[in-house]
Amino acid sequence: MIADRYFFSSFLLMCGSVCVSAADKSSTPNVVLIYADDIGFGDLSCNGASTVRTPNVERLARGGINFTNAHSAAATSTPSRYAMLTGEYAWRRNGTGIADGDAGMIIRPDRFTLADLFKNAGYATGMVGKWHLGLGEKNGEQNWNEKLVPGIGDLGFDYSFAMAATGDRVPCVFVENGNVVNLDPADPIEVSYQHNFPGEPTGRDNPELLRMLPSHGHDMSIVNGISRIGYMKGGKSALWKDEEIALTLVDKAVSFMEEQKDRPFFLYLATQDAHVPRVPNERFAGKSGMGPRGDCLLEFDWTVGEIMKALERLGLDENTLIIVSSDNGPVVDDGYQDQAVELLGGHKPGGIYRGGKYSLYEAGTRVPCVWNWKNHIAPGQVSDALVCQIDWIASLAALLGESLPEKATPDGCNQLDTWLGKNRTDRGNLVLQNGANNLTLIKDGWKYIRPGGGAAYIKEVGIETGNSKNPQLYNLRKDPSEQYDVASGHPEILKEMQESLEAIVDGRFGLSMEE
Ligand code: NG6
Ligand code: CA
Repeated sequence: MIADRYFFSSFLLMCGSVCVSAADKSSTPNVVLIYADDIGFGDLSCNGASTVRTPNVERLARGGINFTNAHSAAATSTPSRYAMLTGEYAWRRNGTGIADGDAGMIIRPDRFTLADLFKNAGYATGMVGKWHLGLGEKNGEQNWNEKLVPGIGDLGFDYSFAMAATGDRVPCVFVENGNVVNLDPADPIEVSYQHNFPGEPTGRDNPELLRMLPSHGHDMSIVNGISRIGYMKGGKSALWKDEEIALTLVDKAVSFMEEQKDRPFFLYLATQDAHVPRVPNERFAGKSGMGPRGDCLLEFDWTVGEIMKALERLGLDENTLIIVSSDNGPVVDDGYQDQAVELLGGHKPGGIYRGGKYSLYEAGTRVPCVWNWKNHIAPGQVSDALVCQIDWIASLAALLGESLPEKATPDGCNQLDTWLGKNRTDRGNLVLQNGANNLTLIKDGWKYIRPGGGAAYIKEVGIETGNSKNPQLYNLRKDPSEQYDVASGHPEILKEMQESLEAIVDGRFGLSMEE
């Protein structure tokens, strides 16, 4: 039965084999993956934003290929990153929902990751920025004053400089190669997601200490005048300054590239922009006219520009593949009163697409995605091929001519030619998940949303989730904004989509069922 399912599901996948053919070994570009947080399809000027301009991403898009139907694998961070780094749909695993700041490491060290791919190919590998996939052995049992083991270094990254979770979750410190940066041993860090520490103020009890008020949640420990999710104590000298995060990350990313310039490198630069709390550096504050959220979009674009400049300065711009994308769709009010709603004006963070972060509708996962590689990707391309970040391992393995271990990237497929703009072939099918772990299947231009629990609308964030007790069917080719549920008019397509989705959910694509 399992074998049958495996065969059936693989057949359904129709997206090519993950066994890669040997590529020219001389094609070993540096790869810099710049991964934004909560930046939506419509947030960038390469996708039509006009209130805010993002010229650096625009330059990359013009010089390479801009994907207009590219998806993160999920509509929130942790499962998206999990899928991107492992090539496995996160909904196959428990414990891959939005992680607390004291989550244990979610991807176990024996798993094959995107970083392992590059490491095996002889690359130097670095991770800088938002991690959000847990650190240390077990939830809540880390000692933040010692080296955190296992860590990012156990997943194929030679170097890491990470925010453990998100900007709005404690601990608000950077962790470099497993150790908290600038920690004073006389002022140890304590973290809890269960209880506050005696005598420590919170946003809930001490709003007078806040410089930005929460709109929902975010009322626990106060760091830099901003209350967060979770409680922490101590580590004063190690606390990050929110307005300097982007600068620090750029600095670490550029240093990594400088140090590794004589050998091929893979850099995963995961920005905090434009996640909450949105605290842009003074050089961007007030510059967008849209408040901190717009300013953070400018800061993100500046980050991209700094990386481009550094590559040029190091003489590496000819031989570097730059990828820019985002972990999930946009949200305007994500829990702080930062004027994002009031100053939004006519800006459409999700473009023409319905929903947003947390949603199964298109804006939840249809994210900006640009590939730029001078002399290898023809410039000026726009691709509407259906593609997903979950395929980066298999596709980049093909690029590097690396073969993959048997259990690697169980849900990924090699779409290298599509990513390089040589064709516009859609992924055979794609399963996406939202914040409630409900699923949708996209296939042949149709989108089926499986019935599931949870609110249809999250009023705090103003987003439709796609959750419904009834099956939904949309014709994405005719109706990309998902205005018309045509489930009742197309029972045969609905049935086929339902069967396909269940087959994919049941199949393991090469992973044994025990795992
Ligand atoms: C939610 C947070 C939101 C954000 C999100 C994770 C509240 C009320 N909301 O639970 O602010 O942190 O988690 O975002 O706490 S993500 O982009 O990292 O997935
Ligand atoms: Ca995110």
